[in-house]
Amino acid sequence: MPRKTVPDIPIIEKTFTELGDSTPERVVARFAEVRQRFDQQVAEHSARKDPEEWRIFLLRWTGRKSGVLTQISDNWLKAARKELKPIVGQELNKLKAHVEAALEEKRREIEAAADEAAMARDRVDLSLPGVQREIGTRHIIRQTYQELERIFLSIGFSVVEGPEIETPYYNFEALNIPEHHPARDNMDTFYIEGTRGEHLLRTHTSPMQIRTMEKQQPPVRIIVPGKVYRRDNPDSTHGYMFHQIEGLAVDTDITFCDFKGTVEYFVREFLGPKAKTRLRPSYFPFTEPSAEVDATCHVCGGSGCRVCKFSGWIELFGAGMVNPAVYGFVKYDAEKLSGFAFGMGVDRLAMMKYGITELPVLFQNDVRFLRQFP
Ligand code: 2NL
Repeated sequence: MPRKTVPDIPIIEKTFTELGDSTPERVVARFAEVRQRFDQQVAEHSARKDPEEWRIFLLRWTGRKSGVLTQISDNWLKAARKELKPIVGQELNKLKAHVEAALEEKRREIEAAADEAAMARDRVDLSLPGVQREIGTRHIIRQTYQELERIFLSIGFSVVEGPEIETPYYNFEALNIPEHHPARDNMDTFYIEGTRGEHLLRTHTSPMQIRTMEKQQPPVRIIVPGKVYRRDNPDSTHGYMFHQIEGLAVDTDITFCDFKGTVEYFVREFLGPKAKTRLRPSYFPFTEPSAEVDATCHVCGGSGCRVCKFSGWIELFGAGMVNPAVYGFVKYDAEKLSGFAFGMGVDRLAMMKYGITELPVLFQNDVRFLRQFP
């Protein structure tokens, strides 16, 4: 019984008996007719390129239930007389192969066209103006850090960083500050809860210098930037955190002259070639002798003004020759080695250099303040 009709190829609705075809030549000719229709329709589709029509076309030819190939199989092959069956089978296989190959090629063409269209759609037009993003500037503390690092890198120091949570050993003992030493009083501060006093926020970046000396033999020339924490009553010039940069140089032949020369070079680089340096005796448990480094006032040049409280001098940072006791903790030979160290408050240096009178503005991130330091 003939299947549902495919209107444009009426011959496939009939069997060969009904068509009156009884020779192999006639069979071959019938298949040629179908193939010609197919080729013609594929060509028409290539011209139109409508995806929905293409889908219907595919279904009409290869649909399982009532596609042309299925109909031929039913009406021509299954219903063929026994002696015609081999040639019908052969021709049907050839037709199937032809249809499949043509459809595959067409599928590739469609896909490539879709890819090309997508690429054309997504193409970036480099001639369009870019997105203007307002980028900020480096914070004045970061700028100051970079200036300090530039100066020390230029004379052979390397930058080392380390953890903000430390042990009392690295923060105090190894720096010659034993328990109950009065130097702990203004530092002994942020211990981490639940660690039974075994961890605290570092009060200076010196612990990282101890760790470096433990790992590395002299010569050592390092600076250690980072945040440090000390108990303090916050006001317009104090906070519980400040930014520090410490330096350390240790070798077999470092003298007080090297210390003084390095300090003077630094001050001139940081404040300008006219700045003079003065060392005042001081005390730190980890240096001996110790000094406060002053520079001629950058505002009045040393003649005296409100900024330097009419002394002509401004205190910059603390420093000194490394106390030999420290070498004992890192297993350095105190008989053969010597060196100097210093510790600077970066916030203080920035405030002084840029005339900032209030500490809190450094951390409030008010753009009206930040924009003053582009
Ligand atoms: C200050 C003074 C200073 C040091 C820090 C130091 C580190 C080692 C050995 C010896 Cl491992 N000294 N650091 C030395 C002198 C002064 O800091 O007022 N900082 C804010």
